[in-house]
Amino acid sequence: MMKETAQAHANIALVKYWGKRDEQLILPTNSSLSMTCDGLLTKTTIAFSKQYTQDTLTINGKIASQGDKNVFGHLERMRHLAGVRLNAKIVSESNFPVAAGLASSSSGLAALTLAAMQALGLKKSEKELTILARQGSGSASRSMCEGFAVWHRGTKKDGTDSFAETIATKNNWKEFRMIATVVSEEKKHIGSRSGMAQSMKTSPYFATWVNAAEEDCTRMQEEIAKKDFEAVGMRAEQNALKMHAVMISTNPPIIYWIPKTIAVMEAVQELRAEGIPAYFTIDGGPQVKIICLEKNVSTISKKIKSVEGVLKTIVCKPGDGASVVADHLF
Ligand code: 2P0
Repeated sequence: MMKETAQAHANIALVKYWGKRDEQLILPTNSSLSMTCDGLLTKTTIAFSKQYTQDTLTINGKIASQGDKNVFGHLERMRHLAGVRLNAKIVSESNFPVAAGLASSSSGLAALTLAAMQALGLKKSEKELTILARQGSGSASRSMCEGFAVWHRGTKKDGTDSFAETIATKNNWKEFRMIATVVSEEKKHIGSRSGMAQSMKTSPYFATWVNAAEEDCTRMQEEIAKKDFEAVGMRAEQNALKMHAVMISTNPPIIYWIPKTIAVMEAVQELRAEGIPAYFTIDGGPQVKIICLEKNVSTISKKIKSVEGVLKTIVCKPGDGASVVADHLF
């Protein structure tokens, strides 16, 4: 039996991806920059066998529908590359809530890409794997990479220059932390894929967003190279707010925030007023991620846990890229 397991960590973007120039190949309108988070792990085992009469996918113990086009379409793409026609059994487990704005598709599709390519016997470089993972889910390209990664938007029509790469390893900035603050474990009501397509069509701010995000991505690479924490934190917070301005100005509006989201945002701003460098970022869901340094984690955690409605905080360091592992899930 062709069976392999891979793991990957979710990444949280410091400069966001919101908009596609090609929906089929998943090519973005702007480059993005992220931190791969060691605390948010997905592990996936895949087996191909003639014993299986259909493809199956189990995520955190629940059987997923055959309608999960992201996963099954991506599986078909890889099977086609290998010239294999066997059905697959896929079992995936994450140690955090999925589809709730904690970037589960980034780690999920990255782990699946690596496990499947390994099981199919197709050897690829990391750059090629980021290009392949990108076609499963854009943000998955960044989860292939260790530490801080840039996903280049590229300009080619075929997408061969739209890949992700590490710009700083986890050891380059060991003190950097991201505190994922969970305020709701419900699935998000609008997916990123349809949301970003709608923003492109209807938000009057979309073109401004694309230019601003590209500029943020270039500047932040310089700030990360200098380890200028306050510049990185401030730019990340501003970039997230620019993306949410585009989301909110979409028709119909895409509002991921709930009152508890705003309560955590306010707590972060209070911390900053007290002289503690802490910044927030928010993705396609209500959770708030707090960008800070190791030395301030306990003060920040204490304050955030006292905010009513905070269910859980997960402290993340810059993590490893995707890897093949030996312990299978079935
Ligand atoms: C990001 N998001 O940069 C942004 C911020 C959501 C908000 O990447 O359509 O699940 O599969 O390419 O990768 C979510 O987008 O979307 C995302 P597809 P994906 O992290």
